Amino acid sequence: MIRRVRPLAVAVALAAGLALSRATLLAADGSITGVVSGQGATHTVVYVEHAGGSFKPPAKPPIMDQHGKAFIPHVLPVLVGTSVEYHNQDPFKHNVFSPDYGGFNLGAWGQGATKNHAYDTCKKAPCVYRQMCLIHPHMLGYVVVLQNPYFAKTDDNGHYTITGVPAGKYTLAVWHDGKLSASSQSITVTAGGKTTANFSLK
Ligand SMILES: [Cu+2]
Repeated sequence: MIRRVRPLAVAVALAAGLALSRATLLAADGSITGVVSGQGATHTVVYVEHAGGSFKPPAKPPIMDQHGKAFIPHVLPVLVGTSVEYHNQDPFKHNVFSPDYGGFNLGAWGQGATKNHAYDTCKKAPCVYRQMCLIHPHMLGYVVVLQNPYFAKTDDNGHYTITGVPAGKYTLAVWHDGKLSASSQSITVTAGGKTTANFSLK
Protein backbone atom coordinates (compact mmCIF):
# COMPACT_ATOMS: atom_id res chain seq x y z
CA MET A 1 0.00 0.00 0.00
CA ILE A 2 2.77 2.43 1.01
CA ARG A 3 4.70 1.48 -2.09
CA ARG A 4 1.79 2.53 -4.29
CA VAL A 5 1.17 5.78 -2.44
CA ARG A 6 4.75 6.94 -2.17
CA PRO A 7 5.34 7.97 -5.83
CA LEU A 8 2.10 9.91 -5.76
CA ALA A 9 3.10 11.59 -2.50
CA VAL A 10 6.45 12.55 -4.05
CA ALA A 11 4.71 13.96 -7.13
CA VAL A 12 2.28 15.94 -4.98
CA ALA A 13 5.13 17.27 -2.84
CA LEU A 14 7.09 18.26 -5.96
CA ALA A 15 4.11 20.01 -7.51
CA ALA A 16 3.39 21.81 -4.24
CA GLY A 17 7.03 22.84 -4.03
CA LEU A 18 6.97 24.22 -7.58
CA ALA A 19 3.72 26.04 -6.95
CA LEU A 20 5.13 27.47 -3.74
CA SER A 21 8.35 28.72 -5.35
CA ARG A 22 6.34 30.32 -8.14
CA ALA A 23 4.01 32.00 -5.64
CA THR A 24 7.04 33.16 -3.64
CA LEU A 25 8.55 34.67 -6.78
CA LEU A 26 5.38 36.57 -7.63
CA ALA A 27 4.79 37.71 -4.05
CA ALA A 28 8.38 39.04 -3.82
CA ASP A 29 7.33 42.00 -5.96
CA GLY A 30 5.42 44.98 -4.70
CA SER A 31 4.00 48.12 -6.24
CA ILE A 32 4.43 51.86 -5.81
CA THR A 33 1.52 54.19 -6.30
CA GLY A 34 0.56 57.76 -5.58
CA VAL A 35 -0.38 61.17 -6.89
CA VAL A 36 1.79 63.93 -8.31
CA SER A 37 0.09 67.25 -7.65
CA GLY A 38 0.76 70.73 -8.94
CA GLN A 39 1.90 69.47 -12.31
CA GLY A 40 -0.45 71.46 -14.54
CA ALA A 41 0.22 68.94 -17.28
CA THR A 42 0.32 65.18 -17.52
CA HIS A 43 3.89 64.80 -18.64
CA THR A 44 5.47 63.64 -15.41
CA VAL A 45 7.59 60.52 -15.05
CA VAL A 46 7.95 58.81 -11.66
CA TYR A 47 10.91 56.46 -11.52
CA VAL A 48 13.14 54.39 -9.25
CA GLU A 49 16.55 56.06 -9.48
CA HIS A 50 18.59 52.90 -9.22
CA ALA A 51 17.79 49.20 -8.91
CA GLY A 52 20.21 46.27 -8.76
CA GLY A 53 20.36 43.64 -11.48
CA SER A 54 20.46 43.79 -15.26
CA PHE A 55 17.39 44.59 -17.32
CA LYS A 56 16.39 43.64 -20.84
CA PRO A 57 14.85 46.30 -23.09
CA PRO A 58 11.36 45.41 -24.36
CA ALA A 59 11.30 43.16 -27.43
CA LYS A 60 8.60 45.36 -28.96
CA PRO A 61 9.95 48.90 -29.43
CA PRO A 62 7.88 51.72 -27.96
CA ILE A 63 6.61 54.17 -30.58
CA MET A 64 7.28 57.89 -30.87
CA ASP A 65 4.78 59.24 -33.36
CA GLN A 66 4.86 62.46 -35.35
CA HIS A 67 1.25 63.47 -35.86
CA GLY A 68 -0.31 66.92 -36.35
CA LYS A 69 3.16 68.45 -36.13
CA ALA A 70 3.62 67.11 -32.63
CA PHE A 71 5.62 64.34 -30.99
CA ILE A 72 3.19 61.81 -29.51
CA PRO A 73 3.64 60.91 -26.72
CA HIS A 74 5.10 64.25 -25.67
CA VAL A 75 7.20 62.39 -23.09
CA LEU A 76 8.36 58.80 -23.54
CA PRO A 77 10.24 57.13 -20.66
CA VAL A 78 12.34 54.11 -21.66
CA LEU A 79 14.81 51.68 -20.13
CA VAL A 80 18.40 52.28 -21.27
CA GLY A 81 19.16 50.18 -24.36
CA THR A 82 15.60 50.47 -25.67
CA SER A 83 15.14 50.97 -29.40
CA VAL A 84 12.45 53.57 -30.08
CA GLU A 85 10.45 53.26 -33.30
CA TYR A 86 9.69 56.59 -34.97
CA HIS A 87 6.58 56.96 -37.10
CA ASN A 88 5.34 59.78 -39.31
CA GLN A 89 1.56 59.94 -39.70
CA ASP A 90 1.45 63.36 -41.34
CA PRO A 91 1.11 63.75 -45.14
CA PHE A 92 4.41 65.63 -45.27
CA LYS A 93 7.98 65.08 -44.24
CA HIS A 94 9.31 65.24 -40.71
CA ASN A 95 12.83 65.03 -39.38
CA VAL A 96 13.96 63.67 -36.01
CA PHE A 97 17.07 64.84 -34.25
CA SER A 98 18.29 65.45 -30.72
CA PRO A 99 21.08 67.81 -29.74
CA ASP A 100 21.61 66.08 -26.38
CA TYR A 101 24.45 63.79 -25.23
CA GLY A 102 26.39 64.09 -28.46
CA GLY A 103 23.19 64.17 -30.46
CA PHE A 104 21.81 62.19 -33.40
CA ASN A 105 19.93 62.95 -36.57
CA LEU A 106 17.72 60.33 -38.21
CA GLY A 107 17.14 62.42 -41.34
CA ALA A 108 13.77 63.29 -42.84
CA TRP A 109 11.11 60.95 -44.15
CA GLY A 110 7.50 60.93 -45.26
CA GLN A 111 4.26 59.37 -44.13
CA GLY A 112 4.17 55.66 -43.45
CA ALA A 113 7.90 55.03 -43.16
CA THR A 114 9.51 54.22 -39.82
CA LYS A 115 12.98 54.59 -38.36
CA ASN A 116 14.56 53.29 -35.17
CA HIS A 117 17.01 54.73 -32.72
CA ALA A 118 18.54 52.75 -29.84
CA TYR A 119 19.06 54.71 -26.64
CA ASP A 120 22.04 52.66 -25.50
CA THR A 121 24.66 55.27 -24.65
CA CYS A 122 23.18 56.84 -21.51
CA LYS A 123 25.97 56.59 -18.92
CA LYS A 124 24.26 58.19 -15.95
CA ALA A 125 20.48 57.96 -15.98
CA PRO A 126 18.23 59.78 -16.28
CA CYS A 127 19.30 61.02 -19.71
CA VAL A 128 16.74 63.38 -21.21
CA TYR A 129 16.86 63.60 -25.01
CA ARG A 130 14.89 66.44 -26.52
CA GLN A 131 13.05 65.33 -29.66
CA MET A 132 13.16 67.93 -32.39
CA CYS A 133 12.35 68.40 -36.08
CA LEU A 134 14.45 70.62 -38.36
CA ILE A 135 11.46 71.14 -40.67
CA HIS A 136 9.10 72.29 -37.89
CA PRO A 137 11.18 74.14 -35.28
CA HIS A 138 8.26 74.41 -32.82
CA MET A 139 8.02 70.62 -32.43
CA LEU A 140 9.40 69.37 -29.13
CA GLY A 141 9.16 66.07 -27.30
CA TYR A 142 11.26 64.12 -24.82
CA VAL A 143 12.68 60.63 -24.46
CA VAL A 144 13.69 60.03 -20.84
CA VAL A 145 16.21 57.19 -20.58
CA LEU A 146 16.17 55.40 -17.23
CA GLN A 147 18.43 52.85 -15.50
CA ASN A 148 15.71 50.31 -14.69
CA PRO A 149 12.18 49.39 -15.83
CA TYR A 150 10.49 50.61 -12.63
CA PHE A 151 8.88 53.78 -13.87
CA ALA A 152 5.46 55.14 -14.84
CA LYS A 153 3.88 58.24 -16.28
CA THR A 154 1.12 60.06 -14.44
CA ASP A 155 -2.39 59.96 -15.88
CA ASP A 156 -4.66 62.97 -16.44
CA ASN A 157 -5.32 63.20 -12.69
CA GLY A 158 -1.67 62.89 -11.66
CA HIS A 159 -2.02 59.26 -10.56
CA TYR A 160 0.71 56.74 -11.23
CA THR A 161 1.37 53.09 -10.43
CA ILE A 162 4.61 51.17 -10.83
CA THR A 163 4.13 47.41 -10.58
CA GLY A 164 6.47 44.43 -10.36
CA VAL A 165 9.07 46.16 -8.19
CA PRO A 166 11.25 43.72 -6.22
CA ALA A 167 11.10 44.21 -2.45
CA GLY A 168 13.80 46.58 -1.24
CA LYS A 169 14.76 50.15 -0.43
CA TYR A 170 14.81 52.67 -3.26
CA THR A 171 14.98 56.34 -4.05
CA LEU A 172 11.91 57.46 -5.98
CA ALA A 173 12.22 60.55 -8.18
CA VAL A 174 10.11 62.57 -10.60
CA TRP A 175 10.86 64.26 -13.90
CA HIS A 176 8.61 66.92 -15.40
CA ASP A 177 8.87 68.41 -18.87
CA GLY A 178 8.50 71.95 -17.58
CA LYS A 179 10.44 73.80 -14.97
CA LEU A 180 8.77 72.00 -12.07
CA SER A 181 10.54 69.65 -9.70
CA ALA A 182 10.06 67.82 -6.40
CA SER A 183 12.45 66.27 -3.90
CA SER A 184 13.09 62.57 -4.37
CA GLN A 185 11.89 60.22 -1.63
CA SER A 186 13.33 57.19 0.16
CA ILE A 187 10.84 54.36 -0.03
CA THR A 188 10.60 50.71 0.98
CA VAL A 189 8.82 48.19 -1.20
CA THR A 190 7.65 45.04 0.55
CA ALA A 191 6.81 41.66 -0.96
CA GLY A 192 3.23 41.80 -2.17
CA GLY A 193 2.82 45.26 -0.63
CA LYS A 194 1.67 48.58 -1.97
CA THR A 195 3.88 51.55 -1.15
CA THR A 196 2.37 55.03 -1.44
CA ALA A 197 4.48 58.03 -2.41
CA ASN A 198 2.96 61.40 -3.29
CA PHE A 199 4.82 64.34 -4.80
CA SER A 200 4.06 68.04 -5.00
CA LEU A 201 5.74 69.74 -7.93
CA LYS A 202 6.91 73.31 -7.45
CU1 LIG B 1 8.32 68.03 -38.47
